[in-house]
Amino acid sequence: MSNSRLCQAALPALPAAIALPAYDRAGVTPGIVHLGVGAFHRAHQAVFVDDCLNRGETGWGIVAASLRSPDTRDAIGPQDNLYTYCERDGRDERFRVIGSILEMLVAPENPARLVDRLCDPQVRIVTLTVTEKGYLANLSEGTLMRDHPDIRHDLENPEAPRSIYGFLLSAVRRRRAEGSVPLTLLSCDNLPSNGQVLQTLLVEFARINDPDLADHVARNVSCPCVMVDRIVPATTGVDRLAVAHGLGIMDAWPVVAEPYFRWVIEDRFPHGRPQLEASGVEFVEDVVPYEHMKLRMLNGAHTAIAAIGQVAGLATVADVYAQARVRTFIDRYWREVATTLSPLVSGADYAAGLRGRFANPALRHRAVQIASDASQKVPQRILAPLMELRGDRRAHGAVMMALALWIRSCAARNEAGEPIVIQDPVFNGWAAPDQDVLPAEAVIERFLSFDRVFGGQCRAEPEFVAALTAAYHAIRTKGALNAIGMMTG
Ligand code: CS2
Repeated sequence: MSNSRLCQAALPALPAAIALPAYDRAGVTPGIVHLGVGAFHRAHQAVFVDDCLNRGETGWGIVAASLRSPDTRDAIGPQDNLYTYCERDGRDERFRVIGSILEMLVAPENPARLVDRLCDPQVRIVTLTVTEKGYLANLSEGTLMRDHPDIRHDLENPEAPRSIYGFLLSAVRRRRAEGSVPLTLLSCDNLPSNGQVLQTLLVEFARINDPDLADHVARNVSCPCVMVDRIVPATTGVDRLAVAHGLGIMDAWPVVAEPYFRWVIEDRFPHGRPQLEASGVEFVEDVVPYEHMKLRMLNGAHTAIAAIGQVAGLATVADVYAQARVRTFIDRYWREVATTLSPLVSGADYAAGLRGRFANPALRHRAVQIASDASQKVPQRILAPLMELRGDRRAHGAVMMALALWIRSCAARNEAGEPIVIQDPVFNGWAAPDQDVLPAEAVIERFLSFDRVFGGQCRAEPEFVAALTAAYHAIRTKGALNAIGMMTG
């Protein structure tokens, strides 16, 4: 392995097994701006756009912006924005160099440049992966956090935005004035009805200072809903070494993912889109059945598994899922949740695939990563199906247990007495780190009073409170694995 670094000039000397961009990158023009350039974007949307470029659709290059940290730009900028996509199924690994990102921006360094790129008349689509908390929303109500400092800042400083709303609205305003076609906005985050949520919140933001522009967004800015599915753990130092070994040169920030993917999109692109269907991307009229299936089955189980890992001191999804009691519990969880899904999708088939995906030992998907920002995830992943199941008087013991597991995972220490790392800024201050000195009833009461997560509804239902308290009490007295084992056994 040499010390040299991945870059355009290094491509011809890479081993023949490494797949490379088959197109002339200099001839590609930008058609997409992406906001939130994390590992997920680079292992999902950017790969399928790279396929389109390989097929000769040269008008869809990506300008990728980070809204916060310069880390990704600092890593792949010096590599001519090239990086390695590494696919692992547990037996083999395959490497491919992705060339679809033409330019990397760090929004806080130069907000005006990002607005300029968004206003490029060649650009027609903005994709977003800014995570749940990037929407600055009260998700249970679908309203903007109007008191959030970034929202307040963007209302007062429209020329130097910070939030997605500030950037998008500046671009919408200028594009309208310049006579460019309106952008199509594609939220690729794990939120139910993500496109609709984005449009509603953008309209709410616009309406505060510019009702006319708010009407323009509501009428002319298409925001298709999207379901995205691919497991992409954070890249580790060991991954970097494996990639360097495969390439023979260094890549400062490769991405690692499973082979499985799904991308289902509502086909509402009035101003054009790349022909992603040639890569297996599905275009449908209504994405809701697919997003419910994915959010409730995969993401709900992920959040439960992450909580078990945090509480029982098991590091990765595969470590937790290797426990027979967990597999039985998660099967029960899937059976319960599958009854809430549309007949257009098969929860049982999807669960069958998930069993293999969660067991993939090569991914090392860490519980602490999935547990981060859990207060922003639990409402759509666990609470929504739970409330539906209760309303319909259908079995929901495993889903209730998952909620109790999350609550236990917000304590200061795990079952071995080691500190639990909680990365959940919205929830800090509410979480009860001192759970072990409080009676179970008091812990549950404290959690249920957090309306941003629970919406005020649950604490008004004595049966709900009693069932949650019992599940939580079982975890605290018996331990997480025993509590779930006794449920199923
Ligand atoms: C995970 C997701 O971190 C998390 O919350 O549940 O990132 C999950 O891996 C993806 O949604 C899979 O598509």
